[in-house]
Amino acid sequence: MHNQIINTQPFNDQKPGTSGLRKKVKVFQQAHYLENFVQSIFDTLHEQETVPADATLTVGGDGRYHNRQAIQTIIQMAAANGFARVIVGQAGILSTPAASHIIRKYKTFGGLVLSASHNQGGVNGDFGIKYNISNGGPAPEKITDSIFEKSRVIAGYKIANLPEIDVDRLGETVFDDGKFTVKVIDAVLDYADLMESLFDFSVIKKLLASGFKMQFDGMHAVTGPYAQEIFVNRLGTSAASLMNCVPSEDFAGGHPDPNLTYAEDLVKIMFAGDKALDFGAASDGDGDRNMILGKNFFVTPSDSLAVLAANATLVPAYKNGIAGVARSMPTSGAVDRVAAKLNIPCYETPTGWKFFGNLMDAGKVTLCGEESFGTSSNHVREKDGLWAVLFWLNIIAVKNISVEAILMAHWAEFGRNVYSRHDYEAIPTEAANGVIAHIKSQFNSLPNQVFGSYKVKTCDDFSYHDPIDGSISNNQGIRILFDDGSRIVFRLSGTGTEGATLRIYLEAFDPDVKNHHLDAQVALAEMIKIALQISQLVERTGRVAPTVIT
Ligand code: VG1
Ligand code: CO
Repeated sequence: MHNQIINTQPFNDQKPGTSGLRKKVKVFQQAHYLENFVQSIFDTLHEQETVPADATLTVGGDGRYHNRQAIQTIIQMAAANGFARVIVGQAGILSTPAASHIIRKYKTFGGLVLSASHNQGGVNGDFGIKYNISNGGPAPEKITDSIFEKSRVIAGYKIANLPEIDVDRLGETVFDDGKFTVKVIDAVLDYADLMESLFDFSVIKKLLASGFKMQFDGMHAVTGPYAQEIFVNRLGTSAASLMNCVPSEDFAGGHPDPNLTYAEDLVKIMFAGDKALDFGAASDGDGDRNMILGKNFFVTPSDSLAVLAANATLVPAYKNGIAGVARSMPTSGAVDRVAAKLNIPCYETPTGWKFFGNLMDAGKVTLCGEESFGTSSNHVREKDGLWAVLFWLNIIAVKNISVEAILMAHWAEFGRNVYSRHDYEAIPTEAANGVIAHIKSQFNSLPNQVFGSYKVKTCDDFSYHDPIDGSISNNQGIRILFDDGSRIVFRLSGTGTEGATLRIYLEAFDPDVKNHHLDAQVALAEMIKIALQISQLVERTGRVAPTVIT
């Protein structure tokens, strides 16, 4: 094994976003692009921490196009940068929650997760990479900020001249008398064992054998093999209850985002009137998101988090109760109401899973979630799609009522936080920045203004003070809060790779059971108009309708 230093020039666009660095595959294919970023990560680690001589790095990705090449490069760079060992998922694949679990279970120093999650894949699609720390969670801003700084001044990277590793074959390859080892593992069993330790598989098995019909959509992405092992091999469903469960490098040309727009095959099955099945679920490109559907019924992710929190004690892992909950700022306040009733703390963090890690490590929260189809608990430090699906099945199996009935009972008890998110994707960056600037310019005049039946109470740009490490994160999204507890949030996405994506989050609280059957778009119609009026979005971007409504 011979280490080399290769000279390089910095790129100026390697700033990690909400979840690592995401760019077009073509950008990542430029000479030295991936290498510069990976070296900036390793340099940051050596500067901020003591990397022990026996340090292990976990490596795996969602299997998208460019994953295999990137993994070979990363292994060679890990060898030259002081790692003694690399654990890599078979075929280079690890779902994001499985990667988090592997880092924790095998106590590895950290991990590189190769994913652009729900973004499209393929040669013209997106690629991504992020670093996770030893707790299994995404690196905090202290690390991602430093990675960016280093990437701007990098002059060289270290790489070893290793032969290509056969990542399809399980087992170990040892170099230089054990100085460096690569171990290829099958993480599916590790992950399935973890799930089996959390949930009551026997009660779920009974439910699935009782004529209860479910459908899981893997969206041609990473969760297929995990779903096969859990639902078919361990829980005894028929293979027909899985769809799109063979992972493909370009997600069969699809958009692996489990929402009502992109999971359209599943949505058709679940909204087929009398013919609809009892339960439907889907997960995204890297397996950390989930969509939950009942018979002709959609559960918003914000409500899903609230329902899981309210029913947590029905699940073996949480039978003694949960310590606290956390949600990202744009996520609805539905879970806040559950926390209040349970008399446990509820934390509000910025968008992105990296902000939950400190709270979970400190034992302050057990469950957390985001409106963007992400929910999880302290069993890992990432959001976890299949975990959420199993949690729902466990609750349904114990309660023995439909998804819709669970929601109706929940809203009757806690009231309903009617909620929707409108995304305007790939708008010119200048126009998007103009919209944000225009809203901010009204910060002084908006309070006390009346819009139809709503009166503005306050508005601000959300800042988070991490209660554990004291760090401060500013500019995390604009909030317009109304007198009656309703709110509109505007935020620019940090995961897109084309122009800017503007997200509008709308929320209104309705305690009245008579309205609980209403479609969210109908119930929120007035607020949607107000959001467009305040933002001048149509005038400034020319867009007359959102790209995606969830
Ligand atoms: C989006 C979601 C955010 C999520 C992030 C990563 O970020 O809104 O809640 O944590 O994606 O999820 P943004 O900045 O585009 O709004 V994933 O499944 O892409 O890792
Ligand atoms: Co994802």
